[in-house]
Amino acid sequence: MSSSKYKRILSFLVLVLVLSLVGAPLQVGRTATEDHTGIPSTGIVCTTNASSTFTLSANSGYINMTDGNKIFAWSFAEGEDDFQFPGPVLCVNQGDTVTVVLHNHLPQDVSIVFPGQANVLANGVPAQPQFSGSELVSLTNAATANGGSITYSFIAEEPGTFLYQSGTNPGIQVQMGLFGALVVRPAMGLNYAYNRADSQFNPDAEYILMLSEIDPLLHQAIERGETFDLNNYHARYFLINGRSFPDTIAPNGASWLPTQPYGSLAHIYPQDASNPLPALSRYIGVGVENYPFHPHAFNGRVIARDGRPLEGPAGEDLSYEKFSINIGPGQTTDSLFAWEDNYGWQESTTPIPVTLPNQQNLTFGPFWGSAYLGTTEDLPTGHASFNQCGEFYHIAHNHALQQITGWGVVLIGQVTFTRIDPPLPNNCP
Ligand SMILES: [Cu+2]
Repeated sequence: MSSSKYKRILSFLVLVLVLSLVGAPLQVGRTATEDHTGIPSTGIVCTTNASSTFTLSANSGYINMTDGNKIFAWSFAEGEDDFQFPGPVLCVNQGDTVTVVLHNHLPQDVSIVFPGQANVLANGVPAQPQFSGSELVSLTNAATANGGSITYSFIAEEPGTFLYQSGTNPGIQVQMGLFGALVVRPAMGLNYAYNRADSQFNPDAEYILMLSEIDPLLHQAIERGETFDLNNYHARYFLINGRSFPDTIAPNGASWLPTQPYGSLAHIYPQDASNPLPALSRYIGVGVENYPFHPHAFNGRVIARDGRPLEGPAGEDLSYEKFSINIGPGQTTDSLFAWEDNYGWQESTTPIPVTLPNQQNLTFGPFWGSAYLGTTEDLPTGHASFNQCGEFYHIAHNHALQQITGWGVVLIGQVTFTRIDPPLPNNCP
């Protein structure tokens, strides 16, 4: 962002944060409980099991936007669990035979396509596009409306980040929320993104960012049983993992977001000898436009797209650093990132030799600690802080700035944060 835009947007951000936090205290770093007992407060939440057999039910429910709006949506839930948005993150191992049993409770036929997976079977025979006469009605075999079931299976031959989504009336159904992520772990090991030594990452710092959008009038029409003319499509909300900012930085399983279990706050440590491995971000574009995502602090290193590592015919590393990582519709992109304390500024040894500018311009809303990692300072009079232990926060956001809005409200769209804690041992909770 340019600094003038920053100033304008930051003043909104402070307001948005303060307003939203008054009613719902943020509990960054809290271990989430709810019905997701045991899940980490940040990072990827894998749904996994030994047989890689998953039951997904397609049903309807409501999700909350941070402007107070409640949106009717469709989504996949695990088994007959309560509605959740988006669908569960299915994690499997390369070579697994993956089985997905779909139960459809929605009033339209629903199917699932698995882009990037070959030889998908539907009820044991090759999955096929479905026609009514000469008209294509579904990209694959579907579970019939109001109670139908179908079983898909395939061998997860390639490791990587993939999407699964409805293949039936996808212009409506994917928009309504029928999508989720599929992560295939490589044979090389759980802490590699691909079968490449240079794709190793810190398994405690693995993140998924499903970028999607919502046209509330489309959702309202479907809720009322009306048709919706996609020529009138106009997205108003832009979400990360089904949430809008600042809920994006709330913990996984936050109690006030019962149908939106996945946060996207990255929580990392400086990269140094004690923490040599980078974090991994798995981006997935589920909207209809490009989302140029900017991780801030440092460039991301793009290592894969659409579940394929960026490498030449002889395995040459073709990864590249990117300031703003463009995530296209239906695309997945894997990016390694790290935060290095390059200057090691400390108050005692390397004081910043200038008068600090307006302190509120140095940080984001109430996440103010000090100019030095690991140090907290007295706050300007009248200011409160959510900073806990001298950690730093960097914004990470979609650089198409109209997509960091929510129905006109600035900074409730595709915005999240990276939290950098001081190196261990530290006093952080
Ligand atoms: Cu930016």
